[in-house]
Amino acid sequence: MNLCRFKDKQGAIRIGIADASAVIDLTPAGVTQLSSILEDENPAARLGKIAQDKLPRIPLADVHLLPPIEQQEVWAAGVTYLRSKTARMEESDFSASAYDKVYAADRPEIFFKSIAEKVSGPGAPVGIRKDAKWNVPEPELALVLNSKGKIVGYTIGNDMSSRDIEGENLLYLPQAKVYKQSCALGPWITLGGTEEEVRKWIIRIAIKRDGSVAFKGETSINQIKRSFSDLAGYLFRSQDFPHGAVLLTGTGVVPDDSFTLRANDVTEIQISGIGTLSNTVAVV
Ligand code: DO4
Ligand code: MG
Repeated sequence: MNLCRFKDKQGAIRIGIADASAVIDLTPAGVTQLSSILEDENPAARLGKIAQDKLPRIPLADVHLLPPIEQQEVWAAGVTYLRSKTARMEESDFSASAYDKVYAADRPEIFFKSIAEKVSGPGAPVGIRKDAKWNVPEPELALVLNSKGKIVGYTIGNDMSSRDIEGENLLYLPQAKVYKQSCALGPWITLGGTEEEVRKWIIRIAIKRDGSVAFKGETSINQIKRSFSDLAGYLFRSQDFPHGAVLLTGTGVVPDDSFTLRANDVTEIQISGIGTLSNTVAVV
């Protein structure tokens, strides 16, 4: 079941259940916040019960999907796939051993990515920095965690990154990763799903340029080296998240070193169990 935030034709922000063709508006059932579902003991069961009521069904074409996040902080894990480790060791002699070590270490790399209000939703622009020369999208499975640290759902994340800035010096990582429109989430939160089920999903990216595909790639979620509970457990160590949190789980698809994004490219990230997140690239 897919939980979404959307704007209706009058511009009101609402919560809904999305399927391939429509959104069921949950406002008449008293659901006005994602958090009221995500904090429930059993979000999917609660929604299942609500969905039996007679609720308005709005065609998907008539709604504007918003990022499926309210007040949660967005964090990201890195170097969780072998492909990510290799790519980063190639991009930087200077920092190669750090990537090598963190891939093997017990403690994962976890970094702060975004506050909720800065996240781009479906169809919104994603940014490439104007002071960077080598920019890529990072297609990632995102864990949606409630305030107790429980994984209650999944969404698609794009951890936009400037590889030249990151490669120059590891201490520049926050500038390579955190800037205007550097994080996209959506199109909705797919509730439930055990880790075993989710590990069967495939993540794909296609980057469209002038009507053609400039890059495409895919990997299996099962290539993530660490368990979801391990990643979530580290995030919640010595931290409180009263509104819950979203944790990107790292990228396993990295374009060749000759590839960099350009303005107006369209990034289409698909995760087989969730849907597709599309964004257009803008220079920021
Ligand atoms: O340390 C670099 C960032 C790694 C990352 O974002 C990833 O592997 O997805
Ligand atoms: Mg990443």
